[in-house]
Amino acid sequence: MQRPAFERDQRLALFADMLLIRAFEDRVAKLAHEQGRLPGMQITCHGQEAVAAGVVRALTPEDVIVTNHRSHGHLLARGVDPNALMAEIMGKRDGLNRGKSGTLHMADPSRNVLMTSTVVGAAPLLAVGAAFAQRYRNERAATCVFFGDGAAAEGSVHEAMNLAGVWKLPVLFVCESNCWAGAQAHKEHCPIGRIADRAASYGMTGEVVDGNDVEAVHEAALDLLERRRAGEGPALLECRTYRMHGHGEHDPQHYVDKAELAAWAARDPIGRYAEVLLREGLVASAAEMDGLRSRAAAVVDAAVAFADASPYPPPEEALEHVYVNPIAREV
Ligand SMILES: Cc1ncc(C[n+]2csc(CCOP(=O)(O)OP(=O)(O)O)c2C)c(N)n1
Ligand SMILES: [Mg+2]
Repeated sequence: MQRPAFERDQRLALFADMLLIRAFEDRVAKLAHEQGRLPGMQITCHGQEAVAAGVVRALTPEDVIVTNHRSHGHLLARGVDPNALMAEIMGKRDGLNRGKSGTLHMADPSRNVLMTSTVVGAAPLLAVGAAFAQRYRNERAATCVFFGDGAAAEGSVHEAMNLAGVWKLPVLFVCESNCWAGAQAHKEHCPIGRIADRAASYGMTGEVVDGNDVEAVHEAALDLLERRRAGEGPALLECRTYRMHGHGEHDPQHYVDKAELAAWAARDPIGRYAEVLLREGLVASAAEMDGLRSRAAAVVDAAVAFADASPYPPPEEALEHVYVNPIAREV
C-alpha cells in the first residue's frame, strides 16, 4: 500500500512523542532502582513507543482510551501533563490522581482516559461499556483499548470482542503483541502466530502492523478509527513489537535470549525513525537531533523536580475523591 505522506509537523510530533516517552521512562527505570524513590512496581513500555504515539495521535479528543498496566506511553501521547504523571508515580499529592493511584491505576477524565486497569484482560470489557455509551448518546467517537498478547488469552477479552461484535460497537481493540506475558514467551500462551486472525470469529476486521514503525501504526490507526466512528463496528489491530525491558524494573529478564533482544534493539522504533527523519532532511543534522533529545530530557528534569517538591497526601485525605458522593450529586 502507498504510504500517505504525512505532513512535516505530524511526523515531528510522532517523533517528539516517542522521545518524551523514552526519556520519561528511562528516568522512571533509574528512579525505580534508587531506594525510597518510587513506591510499587514500575512497568515501562521501552521498545513499544511507536504503538503509543502512532495510535494515540490518531485519536480525536472525543475518543475514549482504556489502557492497562503498561500505560505511561499512552498517557503521555494523550497529552497528560508530565509533571502530574511523575508526581502520581511518586505517590505525591500533586499527582494526576492526587497520589492515590501510583503508576498502576491512573485515570484522566479531562482527556477521556477512562481508566488504567491492572487486572489483565479487564480493560477490553470496560471499553465495551464506554463504546456502548458513545453509541447510546449518538456520539461520533470511538473507544480505543490497549491490551497485551497475554491478555488476549483471557476469557474476558473473548467476551468483550464477542459482545462488541454482536452490538457493532465502535471499539478499536489494540493488542500490543510484545512477545512476552510476564516470563512466558508468546508461543507458550498462544497457539497461533497472529492474534489478529481471531477477529474473523467476532465478525470484525483484524489487521497486523509492524509496531516498531510509527508511521505504519499511525496510518493503520487513522483508518481503523475513522471506520469505527463511521459505524462499521469493532476492529482489532495487532501491533507486533517487543518488550525491551523485563516485565517491570524488578525483573532482570534472565529468561530472554540475548541474541533475540539484540535483534529487536536493532529495530528500535526511535532509532529507526531518527534515521528516516535525518535521511529525508526533516531533522537537518545530528546536532539538531541532539537538541530534540535534550528538549525531552529537560521536560523530564522539570517533572522530577515538580514531583520531588510535592508533598505526600495527608492521611485525612485518604477517602476523598475515591467514591462519588451520591448526596452531593443529587443537589
Ligand atoms: C487477572 C490478572 N492475572 C494476572 C495478573 C498478573 N500479571 C500482570 S501483567 C501480566 C502479564 C500480561 O502480559 P500481556 O497481556 O502480554 O501484557 P504485557 O505485560 O506484555 O504488556 C500478568 C500475568 C494480573 N495483573 N491480572
Ligand atoms: Mg505481552
